[in-house]
Amino acid sequence: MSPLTGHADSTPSDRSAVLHFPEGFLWGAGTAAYQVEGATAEDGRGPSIWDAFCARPGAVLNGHSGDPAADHYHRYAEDVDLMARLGLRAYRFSVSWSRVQPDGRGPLNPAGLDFYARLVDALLDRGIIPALTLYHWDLPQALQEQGGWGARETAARFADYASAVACRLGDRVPLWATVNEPWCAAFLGHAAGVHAPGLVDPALSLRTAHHLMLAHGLAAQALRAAADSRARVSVSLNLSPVGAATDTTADHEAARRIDGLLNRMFTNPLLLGAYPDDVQADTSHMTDWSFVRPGDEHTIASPIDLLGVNYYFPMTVAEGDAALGPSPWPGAETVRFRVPEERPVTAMGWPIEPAGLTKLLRWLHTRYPHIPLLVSENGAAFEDHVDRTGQVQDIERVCYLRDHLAAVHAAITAGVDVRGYFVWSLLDNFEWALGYSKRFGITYVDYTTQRRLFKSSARWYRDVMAANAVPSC
Ligand code: IFM
Repeated sequence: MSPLTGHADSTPSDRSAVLHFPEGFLWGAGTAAYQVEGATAEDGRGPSIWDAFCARPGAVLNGHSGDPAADHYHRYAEDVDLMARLGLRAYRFSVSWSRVQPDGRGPLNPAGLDFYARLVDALLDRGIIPALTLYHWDLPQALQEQGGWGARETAARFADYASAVACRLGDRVPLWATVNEPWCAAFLGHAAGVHAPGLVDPALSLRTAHHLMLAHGLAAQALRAAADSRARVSVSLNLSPVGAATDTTADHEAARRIDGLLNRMFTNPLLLGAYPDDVQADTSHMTDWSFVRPGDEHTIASPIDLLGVNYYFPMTVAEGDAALGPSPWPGAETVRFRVPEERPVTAMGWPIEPAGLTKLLRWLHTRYPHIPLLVSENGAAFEDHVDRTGQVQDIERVCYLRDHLAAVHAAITAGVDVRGYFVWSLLDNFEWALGYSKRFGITYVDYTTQRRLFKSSARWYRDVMAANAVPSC
């Protein structure tokens, strides 16, 4: 059984110690194109599946959409100033595919590429490392109309797009990620139907997951060919330790299935060159996996330099008796997710469990010892508000970040090669199906005026980055 399927042990760090990070540790913060840019119909950008999904009545809370989000498309220079004031070493952002190639194939949109070139140059001028993600869920709608990620062809189109972006920016961007969180794109989008493109088809979701992974492998090869030889290539996965709610065989079996679909289904082909047998067996009643063609797993395992780890919470699962509706877990639809009663939760209802991050990093290191890790997302939504003194005193977020950084530190101390940490998120932004109702930023965004305001967590994080250390508290 995977050591990830067990209870996450609570090991709160000694808060009286200053935690020093290795020299050169990469401190950053992230955003994603559709969540912050706005300007969805400007300068030749084509529609993406998220524009189409947001237009569907009832799909997104309050009918919100990615317009205007944080208006980053127009305010990027101001935002780079904010980053410089924070002392950010790196900024993780994503490129909107339909902004640079409106139909997802064929002609490029020079104005779209110019935007990212301006952003990259502004970052470099301020000494901030651009960390570019090629795909954070916003497939060009034109490709969706030709089968989307269910079509194998889309993976080839993605490699062309990767090549085009690398031809323009490959001399200046040192850190690349191909795909962000393929689990979400595949299963929330094609099995549960709660993310774009809003489909409920479990068999399709598995094919989609494979095509996203194939797209990653092809894009990794395209980046090697087109970008500077010093460019580092990665992919970001949302991963979690999965524990059984009780010691019953049924709950342990549920944990194995969820661990397979969430973690090993992505890490195994990437780092071991093969999909896990148990995941294929668990889903064999819905697909024969013939979408995996000879050579595909080899392509997916194309060498990468870093694995991006997006961690928010561990999962505790129990077997149930029937599916409760569309599920993002093909072949494990009856599994129930529990939040242990004593655990505090974020505004998303996600349990706060920093020890889960240490556990996850250690598991990755044990199972795939040669790949350096980067925490490419970690953070939390809380009910932030501007108080009477004009401040956002998000002490819960400060504690969340402190404890999760301590968890990263514990993993490093245990010998895990973790190269950096990116807070999610630099700015409050569009939280997908939850619209603007959840704030993950360390910078508050007033969506009426677009005014930015550092929260207490931003000032705390600035001091951490400056000291390369987490202070005692
Ligand atoms: O906002 C998202 C991000 O786009 C992907 N990872 C999780 C974040 C919080 O839900």
